[in-house]
Amino acid sequence: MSLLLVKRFGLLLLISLFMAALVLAQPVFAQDPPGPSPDGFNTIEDKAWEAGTLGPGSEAVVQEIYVEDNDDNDSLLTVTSAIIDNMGEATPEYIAKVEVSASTEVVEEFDKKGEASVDSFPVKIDISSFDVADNGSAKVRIKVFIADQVTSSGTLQLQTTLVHNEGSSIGIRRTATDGVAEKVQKSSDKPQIATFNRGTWWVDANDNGTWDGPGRHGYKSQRLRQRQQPSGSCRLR
Ligand SMILES: [Ca+2]
Ligand SMILES: [Ca+2]
Ligand SMILES: [Ca+2]
Repeated sequence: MSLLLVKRFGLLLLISLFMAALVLAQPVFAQDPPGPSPDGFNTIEDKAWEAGTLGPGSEAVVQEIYVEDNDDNDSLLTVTSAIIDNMGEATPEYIAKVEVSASTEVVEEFDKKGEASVDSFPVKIDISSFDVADNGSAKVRIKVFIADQVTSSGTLQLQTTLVHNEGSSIGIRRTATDGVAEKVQKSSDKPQIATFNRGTWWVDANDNGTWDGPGRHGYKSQRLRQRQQPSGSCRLR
């Protein structure tokens, strides 16, 4: 056998081995890909809740989140805490309290699960009695209570992390960011449209910051000076 033939035979052998390896490898590639991780809520979705503008002393739900379990195990899920951060620029001093409530397929009414006062963001809220059945779902609502005095406006866009267990998996975290931010309005933004003094009603007819009273030619400016007090009331100059 010539050297050329030996080389050709060797090359053919190599190609055959490579093809055989490819064929043998096929069953591995053909296997089903691994499914999604069964750990925790398999779906978490922010519902873009829109509460509009929040004035001093008001309270409102600002975020709703939908969570769902969907996997092959049959484990119960238990939410143990919520960690709430603010992506907006409203400072924590103007948020008095944050409250978490939830409804499930078992208990459809929203039920309070925990609350915390806000000293800084993020704020951690311990959650109690919040179980979601295997392959069940729940809605979670975050309500904020605005402080009575707000001296600078800002936006509130919550980012909520639900810390939960599923079977033997502990401390799983899923996060949802509020799709629609809310505005926190400062106290002096609240317009006062009229005040009663000297037996008559006064209004700021020309919007110049002073109360106008009735005169011979209709309402006249500069009769009563508006002075904002901390409570929002007015008094005579
Ligand atoms: Ca799961
Ligand atoms: Ca919102
Ligand atoms: Ca499951």
